[in-house]
Amino acid sequence: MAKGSIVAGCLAPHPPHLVYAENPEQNEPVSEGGWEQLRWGYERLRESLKDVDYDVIVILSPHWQTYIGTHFIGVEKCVSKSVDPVFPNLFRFNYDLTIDVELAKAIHDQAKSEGMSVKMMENPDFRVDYGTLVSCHMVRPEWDKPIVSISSNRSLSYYSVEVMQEMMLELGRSTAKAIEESGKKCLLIASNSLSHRHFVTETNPPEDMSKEHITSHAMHLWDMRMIELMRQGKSQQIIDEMPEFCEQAIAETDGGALTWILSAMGVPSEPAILHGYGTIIGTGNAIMEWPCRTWGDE
Ligand code: 2X7
Ligand code: FE2
Repeated sequence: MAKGSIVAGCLAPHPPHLVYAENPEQNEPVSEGGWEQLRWGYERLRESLKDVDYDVIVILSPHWQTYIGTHFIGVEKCVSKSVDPVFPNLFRFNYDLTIDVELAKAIHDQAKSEGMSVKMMENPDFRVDYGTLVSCHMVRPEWDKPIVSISSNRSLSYYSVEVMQEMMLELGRSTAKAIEESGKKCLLIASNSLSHRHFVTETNPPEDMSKEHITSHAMHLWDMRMIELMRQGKSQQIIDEMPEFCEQAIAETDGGALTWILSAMGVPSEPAILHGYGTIIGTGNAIMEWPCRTWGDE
């Protein structure tokens, strides 16, 4: 069997506003658009992946929060409605998706053998979190690929960014090893915003773009710094600066997704492609792609 591989890693933020603005048939609320800069960025990412052959999407979302270990959905069919608890006016999404339980279990088993606390989530009534749904929908709206859904262990809440990162670095290595042994071609998604300080009131209508901007200059500077590091292939520096970034920008990287994906890709020194940047209710969001399929073996 040929070795499995990561065809690309993506940073793919998940504010529900993006799905709301797209007006897909699965979502109940109807909008007049909005957040076009980011939605055009997702268009460019989809275009870049259009001819890429892959079997499965592997995604880690900060909105599936687990406090004892990292969990993996272990139920093959997930069909239900997801309502965003903070934005029920924007996101009431009917989903019907397939989980690659075999690959999920393989990553679980590999991480367990490395001493991590892990669990297969086997509740058939489990509601898939909106972060996973929004990022998957924006990257691949056809919903024709199975996914592996990984929870965000909130080790930062109990311990520190440093502990969170140690765990995500191991989870990334375990993910890469399990993928290689599976023989599958995988697209990896880190589902998170960058700076995450948001406004506490909503405009009317929510898609009024005359009110949309970053919450502060400091948040802007942090977002630009992180994007530049990604574009320059400085993954190790991102990991090194993560404690300050999480603390000062209240960054959603606190859920571990970005560290996990960087580790799974081998902490790359190859540059990431910026497909788009924009703010959503004041938070900073970048759509990035690491095109691993083009890097070769040497
Ligand atoms: O989950 C989110 C987010 N990360 C950023 C902005 C707005 C809503 O939801
Ligand atoms: Fe979020």
